[in-house]
Amino acid sequence: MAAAQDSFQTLKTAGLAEVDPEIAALLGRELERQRGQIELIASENFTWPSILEAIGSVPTNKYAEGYPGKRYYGGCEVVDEIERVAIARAKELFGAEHANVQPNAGSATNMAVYMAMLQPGDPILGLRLDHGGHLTHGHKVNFSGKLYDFQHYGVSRETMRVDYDEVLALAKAHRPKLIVCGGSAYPRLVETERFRAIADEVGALLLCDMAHYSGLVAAGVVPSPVPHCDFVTSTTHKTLAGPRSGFILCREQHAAAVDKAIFPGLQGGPLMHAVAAKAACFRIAGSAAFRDYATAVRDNAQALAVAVIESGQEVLTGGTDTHLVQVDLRNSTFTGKDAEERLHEVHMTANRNTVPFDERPPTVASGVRLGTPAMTMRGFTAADFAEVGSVIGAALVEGADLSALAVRSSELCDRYPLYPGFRGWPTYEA
Ligand code: DSN
Repeated sequence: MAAAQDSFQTLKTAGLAEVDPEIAALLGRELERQRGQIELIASENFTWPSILEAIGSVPTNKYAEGYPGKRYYGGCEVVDEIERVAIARAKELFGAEHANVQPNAGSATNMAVYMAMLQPGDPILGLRLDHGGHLTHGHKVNFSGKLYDFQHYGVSRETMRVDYDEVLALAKAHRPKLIVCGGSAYPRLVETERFRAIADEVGALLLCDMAHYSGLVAAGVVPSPVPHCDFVTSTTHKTLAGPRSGFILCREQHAAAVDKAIFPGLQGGPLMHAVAAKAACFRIAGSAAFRDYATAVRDNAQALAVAVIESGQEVLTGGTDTHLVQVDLRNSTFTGKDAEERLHEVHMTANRNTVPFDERPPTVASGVRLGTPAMTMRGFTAADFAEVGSVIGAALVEGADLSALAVRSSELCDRYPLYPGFRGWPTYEA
């Protein structure tokens, strides 16, 4: 009994390394993995230390079903303030009439909009996944494709950009109640005014999923979808550089329906520590420092695209307006899977991705998607991304000396330490 008491007392103040050395060691290894490679996954970022603190904070202990001032639990007076601050900051940052900051993830944001406005079986029009869309934009294996009657538009074979004439023709034929724009692998601007005109012509609502580029929107680096859309959904952990989470912006007339769809429709108790972290993320995203960061993300992606092309590879659309570059390997003997594996060997992390009109299956794919948010956060400049592009090109040549290329990657990583002095998680000071 005494030993159990001691153990209980110890647990109340002990840090993770003491309580669970196995998981602590794995977290340490993950930190070293992140430090030791060039992170090019377009949807990933290295969030701020302040956000890691907030996401590891005490509201994780609090139930708060409902909304500020209308909770189903006592003791919500502080988390009410946290959520009100997060909502106010989201609305100000993006110029939105209403914000719901409770979604736990990007998928929940899109699901909530569909649930708020549609009935199962209703027609929706969205971008094909293999042309740059997202699973939640109606893919047949996803809830969205199973519950709703999705039709898809794609990009033009000539330009690899959205074909707005096709969108209009499909909208006239399919009569969607909702049109979804945005996606997860589209390197060019999403022209929401053009989608608005099409939606108005067929009497549809318009949703923009800006999860990938919301940081660029916050910084004014790309045009905002907010003025043209009924709903805008996003995650907070990609270009926005915040915690792993989501949020929804909408017009005031849809506020009650969206809030009801999130709670009680889809989620129970909101993750209030994540809401606190989102509030901090929105504050940072409104700063001049963040505007400089987001501008560098876009400029670095353009430098990376140029370098990849100069190294002899093809890039979809010939470049990018955003944070992502799609390397097109349809004419290469290397597949997307090969490229992902070879990049891993040269200490770069990226993901294979289908490209439009891909003849290879998604598990193999003919593309590799690259993004600049994470390494720009680490401090990489356009010149560094030119070096990254040159290493990528060299790695995709038969007989390349991958070990020598890995040294070039390591030299770049060493110049820009990640989380110096940090061991991977916030420390409890007894
Ligand atoms: N899985 C994310 C991405 O990589 O783009 C989108 O949800």
